[in-house]
Amino acid sequence: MATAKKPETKETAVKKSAAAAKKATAKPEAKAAAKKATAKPEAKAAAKKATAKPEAKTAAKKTTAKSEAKKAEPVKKTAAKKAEVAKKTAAKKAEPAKKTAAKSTAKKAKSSVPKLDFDKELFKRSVLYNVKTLYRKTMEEATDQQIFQAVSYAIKDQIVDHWLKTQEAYEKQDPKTVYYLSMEFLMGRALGNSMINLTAYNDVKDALEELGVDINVIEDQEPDAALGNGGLGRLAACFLDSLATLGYSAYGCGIRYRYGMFKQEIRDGYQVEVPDNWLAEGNPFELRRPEYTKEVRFGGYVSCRTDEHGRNNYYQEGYQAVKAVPYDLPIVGYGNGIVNTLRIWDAQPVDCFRLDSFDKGDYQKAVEQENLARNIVEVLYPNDNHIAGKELRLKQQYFFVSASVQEAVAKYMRNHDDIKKLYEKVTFQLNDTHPTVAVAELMRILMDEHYLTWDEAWEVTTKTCAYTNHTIMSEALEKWPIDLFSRLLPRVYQIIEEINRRFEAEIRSKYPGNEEKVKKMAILYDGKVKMAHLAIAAGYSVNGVARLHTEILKNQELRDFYEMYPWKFNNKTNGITQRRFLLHGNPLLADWVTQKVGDGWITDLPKIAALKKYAKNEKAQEEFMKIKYQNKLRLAKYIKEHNGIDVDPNSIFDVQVKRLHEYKRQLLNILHVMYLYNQLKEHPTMEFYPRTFIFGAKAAAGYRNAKLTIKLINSVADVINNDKFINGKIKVVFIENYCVSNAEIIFAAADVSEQISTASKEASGTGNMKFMLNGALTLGTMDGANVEIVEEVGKDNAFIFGLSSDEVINYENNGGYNPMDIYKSDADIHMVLNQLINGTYSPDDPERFRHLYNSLLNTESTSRADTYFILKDFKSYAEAQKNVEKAYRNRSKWAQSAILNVASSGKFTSDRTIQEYVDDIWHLDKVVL
Ligand code: NBG
Repeated sequence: MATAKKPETKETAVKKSAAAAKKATAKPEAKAAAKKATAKPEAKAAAKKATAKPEAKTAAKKTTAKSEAKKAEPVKKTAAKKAEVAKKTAAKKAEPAKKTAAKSTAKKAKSSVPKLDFDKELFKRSVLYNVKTLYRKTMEEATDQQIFQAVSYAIKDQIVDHWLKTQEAYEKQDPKTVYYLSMEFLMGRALGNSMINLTAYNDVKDALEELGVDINVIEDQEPDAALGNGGLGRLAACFLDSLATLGYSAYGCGIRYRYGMFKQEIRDGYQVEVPDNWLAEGNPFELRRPEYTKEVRFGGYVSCRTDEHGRNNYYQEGYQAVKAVPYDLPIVGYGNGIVNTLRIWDAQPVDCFRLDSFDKGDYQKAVEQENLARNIVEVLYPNDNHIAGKELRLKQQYFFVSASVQEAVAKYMRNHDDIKKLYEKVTFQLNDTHPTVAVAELMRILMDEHYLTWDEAWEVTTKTCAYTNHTIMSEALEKWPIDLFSRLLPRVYQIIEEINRRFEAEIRSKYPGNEEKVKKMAILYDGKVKMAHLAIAAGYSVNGVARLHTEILKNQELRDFYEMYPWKFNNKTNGITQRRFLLHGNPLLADWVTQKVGDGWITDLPKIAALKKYAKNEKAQEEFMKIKYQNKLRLAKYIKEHNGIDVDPNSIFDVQVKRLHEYKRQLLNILHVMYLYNQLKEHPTMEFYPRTFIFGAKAAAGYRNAKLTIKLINSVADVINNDKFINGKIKVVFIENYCVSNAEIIFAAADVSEQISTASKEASGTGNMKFMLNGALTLGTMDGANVEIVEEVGKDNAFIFGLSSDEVINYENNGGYNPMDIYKSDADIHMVLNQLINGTYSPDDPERFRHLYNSLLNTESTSRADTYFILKDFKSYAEAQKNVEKAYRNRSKWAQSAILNVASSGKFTSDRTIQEYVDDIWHLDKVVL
């Protein structure tokens, strides 16, 4: 428990501050060296001596004396600061659910997970020193943000030592490396996660407490690294965590967007997008690596020259270039000392912009190059499962892919001499089609820069690249107009033309006379470059992300490709890291699990199955429910602070948090809330268990129906939350700015996990797994990974409803569903839909929700009314919701199911997923330190 600063502690801290200040030299360059030196025993002794030195004491006294000079400005701040810390600490005490529990987890005598050394005193000195040298301040004067920076640099110091050792081990052992190429890495905050994985969370917490600082306040200073939209980007982040924890050599390769995912503000019920300037205060964890700068070329033309050996060599000329400068972020493995790297590329102009030396033509070119560099990494496209098709997006893709592939090849060639064996040491995983241009870029590098023949280059490429498909949504499948593509990437396009020519020949030889097949499967067709086809033709592996999804790929979406290359297809059901989503996000539950079954689950989640024997134990059930209650209090407090809404922690917390998309059917959820409200108004005395419906979702800025759904949710919330008549039985809350950091709080507090996508549309879902791990019961369709969740936990411990994927696909292919029939025949649905257009929730503008109404009943706005079968599934959803209520009334039974959910979540760790990628696709070598 955090405590306010005690006078003795403070004095010690001040002394140490002086000592550290004394010891370390004043020069910034010397800082790191000085701190490293302190790690050695001799240096530690020296540091102690320094503390005892008279000058240091004087310095300390001076500070103390200054503090006592009550009129001085800093003192006021000190007092204010102390009061603030005390206040925050008191508040924390009153609201006990925050991150306290991991403590006993770590202190357990019989721990089966490793613990790294952590020098608490060194860390404290390092923090004080950083506050001083970075800000010329004392702890008392520093702001929370400044202390966050100081703490982060101190943690980074510790990480860097492990980072160096890991690199050394990699150099020596020369393991095969996976390069995970991804437009998105939704990392969230780094500090908390790094402390957890350094197994130092509690040491740091104690150290900070001794410095008078509350660790939670400090963690809250860090902006999320929101370099991703949703599940796809978060999956990449979980994978990096698992790769490091399992001891595999891996690079995440992406873009250092200057603006990450927009911040969402809700104004008057509408989403407003606010730029996310996440680098405004600087990023203490990143390391700029200008020595690995690469040049990336756009545009121009290709010329061919024959060399003295009679070989045709191709050159891109008249191009524009940008410099790709990498920034490295450390990815700390759990307790094993491994630190991998997330390498994100920044863009810079090739030539410094020198006015004097340019004639008019060059001036123009210089400005263009400067602009290209500035624009290219400016912003993450805020689309999920949808492709914008913008030229800049293609530039982004080629930019980071080219730089990453160039560096991977260069790194390989630093220690090997045979480029033809690249695939023995390097593999590229293409995270969706976004980085597929890697295939052609690798061909280009192998042929144009390493002089391999086509066949040699093709053999290397097809043994090096593998592709993951993350969606069957057609609007997300990337197809680039050929004119745009060939203008921007002339040489790469030439190579793709040749790949296509050979691929078509292969299809023709396999299916003679079947020109339909050729058309359907070609990479270049109808003026488009089809990236998925390119990825499959050139990749050695194609995987889906849940069993059902992979089956749909094989039998529907990619059937022709599966027929041609059955051996390439495989399934890798997604997973999540339990270290962020339980150990860090839900310390109370983490601690409880550890008390019951030991801490092996932290690195071996299936061990959590041992909890099953407690599911029927009444005492355990009560303990579980109390923890859930504490977590609900924590979320209630967050909601009060952020939304100003009071919610009842005794009500059922029914949660749907994920990107806003029609296929995810937030609309079904809110229509059902409207229906329940109608019921309550009509039958005021009916049995009803109080329920809090919690939503959190960002909508792509240009996605009209998604944004309108947010407005609808907020409008319904306004009406229902303020209706005294229903006595608070229903509350509706839309949590602003859903992101990784508040997600951790939300999952921990959920009773019900809404996973209600139209069957067949959600490739996997990963939120479903995070809820399960935190003991929420799934209310969902048989879609994505829900299928496997239910398989693990049993149908009795989930609420399943709705059409099956086969039924959906059947309606889609053969018709036979008319939502108007349901509208006409079902009075409840009729009423709810009419309320969309009669002003019940928009008295100032009854037409406001007309588009939503139309999307369900008219073909005006979509090709087929109710594309996502909302009305079709409505009754069965309402029925399942009734069952939820019934089940919740039996507290003991509910607790049993919730515990069984936690206990059955073992399969859904990303450690398992990564091990499967390693065994079946990447074949990496395990590294030991
Ligand atoms: C998303 C799917 C999710 C899936 C994640 C991670 C895209 C293109 N796809 O269902 O919609 O869980 O990928 O695989 O963002």
